[in-house]
Amino acid sequence: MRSTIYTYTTPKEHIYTASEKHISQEVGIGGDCVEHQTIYGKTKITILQGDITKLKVDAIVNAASERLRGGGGVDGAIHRAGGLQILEECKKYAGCPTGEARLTSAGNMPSKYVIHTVGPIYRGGQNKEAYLLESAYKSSLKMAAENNVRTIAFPFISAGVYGYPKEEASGIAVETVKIFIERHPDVFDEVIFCCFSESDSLLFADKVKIIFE
Ligand code: AR6
Repeated sequence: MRSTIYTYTTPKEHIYTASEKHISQEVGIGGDCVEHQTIYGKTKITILQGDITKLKVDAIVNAASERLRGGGGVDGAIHRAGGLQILEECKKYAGCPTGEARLTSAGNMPSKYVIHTVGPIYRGGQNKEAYLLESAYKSSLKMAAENNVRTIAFPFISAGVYGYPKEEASGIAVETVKIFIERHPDVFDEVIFCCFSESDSLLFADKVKIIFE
């Protein structure tokens, strides 16, 4: 039994607002839905299952590579949906070291910005992976705050091609966001963890329940 808390049908081409509660089996890839929400101080924490490129938030985060030239996974989806403008803006940077973040516009997507960050490639866990993953989230949050971003959506950084074990990676993601919000309680209206699969969104919902509630 799913723990989805909101069930609203949306039209096919519907564009989501940050705080909207929605579900549709027709929209996106395998249906988009809010898996879980909680309020922490002034910030709403949302676990969403769906396609990050469709979110109407101030900034979506990209799980990029150091070259910042697009790729597969969520990076490919963002460049496809955003169009060539994003690649052109990425070219202005000399790449992005692992753990850091760079800002571009969102091109044709409904969000305003893309924050490109680079998570670590998982090589067994003894190569500063945890530190670098935390740093990718921190750098993205800092970049967002510096650009007056009030609503931000993260994909599951490093948990795809880069092979980071999901249990640990989701814990680092949620913990790092919590620490940032504690230190900067007025910055964000909403932080979204946007997962592609139902199992990932359930994992994040569990982590949020443990870490935030
Ligand atoms: N919306 C939300 N999440 C998505 C989407 C989407 N449209 N598409 C995929 N995901 P990955 P990484 C999820 O591999 O592990 C690229 O080639 C996906 O299910 O995209 O950090 C880059 O260029 C997974 O849970 O990122 C780098 O070379 C999550 O996004 C490399 O992959 C992250 O998977 C980065 O690898």
